[in-house]
Amino acid sequence: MAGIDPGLIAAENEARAAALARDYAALAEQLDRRSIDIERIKARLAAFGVAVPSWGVGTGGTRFARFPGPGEPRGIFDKLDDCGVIHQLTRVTPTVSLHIPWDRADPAALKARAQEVGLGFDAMNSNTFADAPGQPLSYKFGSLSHTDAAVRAQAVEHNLECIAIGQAIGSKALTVWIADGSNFPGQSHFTRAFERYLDSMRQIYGALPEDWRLFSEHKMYEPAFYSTVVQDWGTSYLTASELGPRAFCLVDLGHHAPNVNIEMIVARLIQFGKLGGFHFNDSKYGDDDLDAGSIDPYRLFLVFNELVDAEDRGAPGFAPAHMLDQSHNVTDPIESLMVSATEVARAYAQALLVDRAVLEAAQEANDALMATLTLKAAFRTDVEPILAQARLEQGGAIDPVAAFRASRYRAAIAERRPAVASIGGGIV
Ligand SMILES: [Mn+2]
Repeated sequence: MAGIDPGLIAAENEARAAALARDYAALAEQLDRRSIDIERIKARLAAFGVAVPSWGVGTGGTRFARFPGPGEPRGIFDKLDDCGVIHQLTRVTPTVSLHIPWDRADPAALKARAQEVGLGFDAMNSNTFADAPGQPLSYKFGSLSHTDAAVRAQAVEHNLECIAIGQAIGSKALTVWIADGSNFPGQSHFTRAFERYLDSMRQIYGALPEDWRLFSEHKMYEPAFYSTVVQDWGTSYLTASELGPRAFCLVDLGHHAPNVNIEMIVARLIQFGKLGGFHFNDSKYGDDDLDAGSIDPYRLFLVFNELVDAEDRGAPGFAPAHMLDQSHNVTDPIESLMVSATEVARAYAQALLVDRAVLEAAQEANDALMATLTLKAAFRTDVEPILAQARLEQGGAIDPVAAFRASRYRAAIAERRPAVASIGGGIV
């Protein structure tokens, strides 16, 4: 049987239930003094979800090396099993985001296995940044913006296949990230390359089902180190605007220049109805793809502060998709994804605690100190008891990592899954 024995989760929770009850009551009392109803926060948290990327459950790597761990998933069905465990213990990752061609399989079988492990499917991800085995034309010099129309047509066709697979399994969105760009000044004509990209994207957008959304993901650099065709949120916004009302911008937290004010970009995209969703991760230097909230949890909170602000005032068309997009090089990927999903939910819970009336009054009065203290008061609050109580009530684990380790799931799958040389591990 896939997954973790519910009896083990119950026993693990039993050992922690009394302490949690006391912590939850203490937090409820503290929030009550701040006129915040803890049950209301918990209810909003229970409705929150973040998708797990199928590629995240395998060990990632750098361009130097990859150091796989025991029990690496051998394919998409093993990945779905691992993603199911993440949701079983955290109850905050109800969907998985697939990557084609790595996860190509019979749609009916995909749906059946996902259902078995309690998961649905989030946005589909196309891949035209690597050559798939047997592919007639190479993406070495680009895909959707390639100078050769035949390469562009092949890349468009691949995206249409992703939509078709997604339709068969109940996905409602396609995320497009291209690696197209140049490594030398003069190598590529900026304007013509972007025109070709837009033309290809129009063909993909034209094939988008009525109830689907198209996300364009920007990235400043890498693998192209001089120029990238979709390099920043401005170009992503232009793309979404050119394409039409079902095209949106996807913000990967690692895809900006260092120290860029990402929460402000988020606010701008919300204001103009073009925020499609997120790839959550954290970074210290570049596109490090570290675990969400591991380096700068305050920044993650400030992003969610904008999201809750938009949610509370009912910003038109506001429905961002939440996904993790990380590379786990030195940790157990399942543990990292559980912790990261929890960190994203934590930032949401903290942002829900912001006293927006006080914040707005401080802003109107130009009281900079009170404004920033209002945010800090929410960020400083230890919301772990709300997160743990929400998990407990939904059948998850009070302490997901402890329960996972106690289950010995990793050791069990290591026996069942012989080591393989390589799986698709690219991270975008
Ligand atoms: Mn990404």
